[in-house]
Amino acid sequence: MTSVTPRGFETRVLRIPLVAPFETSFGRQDEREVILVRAVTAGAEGWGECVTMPMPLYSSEHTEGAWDVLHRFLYPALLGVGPVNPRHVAARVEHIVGHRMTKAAVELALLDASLRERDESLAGYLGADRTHVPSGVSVGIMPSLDDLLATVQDYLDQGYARIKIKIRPGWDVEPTRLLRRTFGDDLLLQVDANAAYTLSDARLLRQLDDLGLLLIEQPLAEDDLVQHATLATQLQTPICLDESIVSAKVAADAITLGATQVINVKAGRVGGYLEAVRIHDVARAHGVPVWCGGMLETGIGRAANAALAALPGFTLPGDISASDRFYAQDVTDPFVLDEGRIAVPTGPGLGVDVNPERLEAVTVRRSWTPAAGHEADPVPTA
Ligand code: NPQ
Ligand code: MG
Repeated sequence: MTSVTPRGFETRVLRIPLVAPFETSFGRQDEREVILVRAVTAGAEGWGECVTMPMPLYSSEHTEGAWDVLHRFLYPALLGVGPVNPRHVAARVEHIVGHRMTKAAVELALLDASLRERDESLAGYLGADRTHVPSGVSVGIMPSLDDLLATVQDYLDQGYARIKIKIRPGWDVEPTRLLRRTFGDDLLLQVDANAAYTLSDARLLRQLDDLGLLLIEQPLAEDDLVQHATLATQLQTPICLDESIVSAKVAADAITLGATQVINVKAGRVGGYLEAVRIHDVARAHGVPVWCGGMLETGIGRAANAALAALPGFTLPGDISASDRFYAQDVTDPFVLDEGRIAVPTGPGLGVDVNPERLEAVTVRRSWTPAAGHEADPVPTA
């Protein structure tokens, strides 16, 4: 990996409307607020996406916190310190506790810049061995069972390879059973609770056991590793941890404990794409299947997810949907379904380009942080 010398970082908060509200056990979103980071180096520029939400509901991070950590702690650790190898970004910011999504965004921006300088694709660099990845779709909690059926039918008509529905107490066994009865035993179906249950719900969760689910995602709280291991002994359906898996170390612990039989890999949640590959490696060594999760990414994060999901251990369809599942207008050209699959970008770095007009149209806040000694550099406007 070639080192790069960042001249500065541009930070943007974007707000992009969703095509439909997305409801989970922790709340309902009508738009995606997200941060993009642009690293400007001598020979290129690179993009990274910070997948935090405006409120700390999915995890402890949120937009304003990420903005603060980027400007006061991460950029100063990486600017004016000479060439930076993207592989060493994590170590350079290790003294900052947590803030993994924020760190992941900066690491990806520098990785993208470095790979573009070398004319190498992110997919190739990470170890992808496929040109396309099967595309699954995450279906929010719906106002009614009829809405759920119509929505799932529409996604199946579009060709999605796998359906995941969000569940919470009061919206769990009935909608899941209805989908199984309506669409038959061949439907690849799984559920995601986003930590909405406790171990005392084991009897209720056991009612999902005869519905042939691929997995149940994050039934219990983020720090409930031992309880997940206990629950696993009471369920036939494989447990797949999402929120709980914040590092390769925790992934190894969770596998050893028997807390997780499948792993949802999200680069933001674990501090970057390089740590995500390490989770893939540790899971693969244990024979644990992984799949790529999603955080309603723009085309930037979606491109990186497609690259990651093309690694050989990603044996289950991920939450990498077509861009139009969430957005009428993205900041890159949209990702589209090709027979239920997404094509892995092959160009240098992320292999996608940001459309400056569309970016400007959805930007609500912007800053430019130059390297020390480069304050007089012209401020890039792109
Ligand atoms: C999950 N994502 O797997 C998440 C969580 C999630 C695609 O199901 C705005 C921004 C709303 C990010 C809702 C999917 C969100 C979000 C849910 C992420 O648990
Ligand atoms: Mg999840």
